[in-house]
Amino acid sequence: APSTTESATRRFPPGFVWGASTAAYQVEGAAREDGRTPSIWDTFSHTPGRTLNGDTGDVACDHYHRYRDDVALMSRLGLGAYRFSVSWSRVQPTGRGPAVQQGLDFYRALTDELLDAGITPVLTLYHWDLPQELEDAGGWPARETAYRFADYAALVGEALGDRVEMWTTLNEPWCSAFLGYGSGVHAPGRTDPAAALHAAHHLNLAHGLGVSALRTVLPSRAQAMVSLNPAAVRPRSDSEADLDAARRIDALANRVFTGPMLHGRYDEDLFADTARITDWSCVRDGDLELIHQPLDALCVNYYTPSLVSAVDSGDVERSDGHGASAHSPWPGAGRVAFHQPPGARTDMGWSIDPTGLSDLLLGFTREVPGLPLYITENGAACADEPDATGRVDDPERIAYLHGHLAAVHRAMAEGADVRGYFLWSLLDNFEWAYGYTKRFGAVHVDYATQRRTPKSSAAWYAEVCRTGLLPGDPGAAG
Ligand code: PNW
Repeated sequence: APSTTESATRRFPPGFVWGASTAAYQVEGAAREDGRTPSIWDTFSHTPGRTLNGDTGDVACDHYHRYRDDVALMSRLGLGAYRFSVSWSRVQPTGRGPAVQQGLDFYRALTDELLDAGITPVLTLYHWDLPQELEDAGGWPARETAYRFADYAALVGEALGDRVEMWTTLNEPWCSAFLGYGSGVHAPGRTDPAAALHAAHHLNLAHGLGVSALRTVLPSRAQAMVSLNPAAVRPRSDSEADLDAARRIDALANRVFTGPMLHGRYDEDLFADTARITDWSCVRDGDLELIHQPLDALCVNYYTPSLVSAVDSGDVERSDGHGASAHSPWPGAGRVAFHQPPGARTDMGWSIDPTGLSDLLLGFTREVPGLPLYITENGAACADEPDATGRVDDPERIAYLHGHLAAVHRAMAEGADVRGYFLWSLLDNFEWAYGYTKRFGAVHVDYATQRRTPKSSAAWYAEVCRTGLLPGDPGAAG
């Protein structure tokens, strides 16, 4: 039975931002309208064998045409903020040069609609959909792409800086670099360890140049941030071998980004671990200063912890394909096994453990005292379908959200300066390589009709947003 303190209602501070997130390619559809050109995700999803069932984002949630209804839905859910991303090739089709006005007009109309509804827009510049033309010119392993990103950031900043105050540069550069160019399970589907490491550096550079570009075009009240997916790494034992495996994953999941972005350095152990793959000559004089820009907050996306050990016989690779095997997303990590801790998992097969989130928030607070933090993604995939009466009941999602919000509250009580929380996701949507088979939404989408049905978690979350209170019992808000 839970203790009294565990079952007590928790209060979040006034002004705490309650939101939900989506990303352009996962919800917009309208892939070939109004001048939009293919991104690497269009190319990848249209390549046979890359996504489950050959699913693509061609139509997705048709949000491009339904954004007014979707904002009305957000309004009914009482969201204080909405995090979305801009499709680069919708506003700058070749990845260079002038903007397409229709593309910018869509985001102007969306943000106007949000502001009219009293919902704060939170804009992500890059959620994985690189214009294909830039990939053809070398993609993220090419240094030039970072400069193209800075120009794109300035272009969007100029167009929307009068109405958007919260900006993030990149979403989860780890996925872009290591799933895109290392394991190849994400676009552009390359499997080249050196390319993946060079991509990581150029994503860092893009972030730094992008923040600088935003600062020159945005009003001073605007906030510039980045969303990372830091790994909450746990060694399976305290043996020297397992501790070292955890150190290597921490270097490649976390410090390769937080080192330059937060401290202006790459750690020597990262260079040493990867020395056989690259000499890191892609890091030029002055790059670390360019990357190390003051940030208004750090944004954390969290789903599940990473339990690792040094490989010995009998170990199993992680079922999600992220083990350090054939085409590894961990170049230079050597032999590391990822384990499924016992206990409940989501429909992704990801184990449920909110302590990973509180550990990350407190870890960043120790690393950079006073650093404001947001959780820009957290949520669960569940196999949700409407019942005979049309209701979608998702008690597992409510329990997941409850547990993780309790962990956020605990971290705040211990000193973490957390300013807001964004549920992933507002809507069921295109879940990348899993296509439409995984449902993360608080709102169910019937893709045949585009009908939206708020799940029971939506009503539960609406009550948390409205009151700023997390009920003691996961089943009951308010
Ligand atoms: C994040 N991994 O993706 C993304 O930011 C979202 O677009 C996505 O829908 C959400 O989480 C749920 O997956 C990730 O395999 C995808 O380590 C894969 C991994 C991590 C994050």
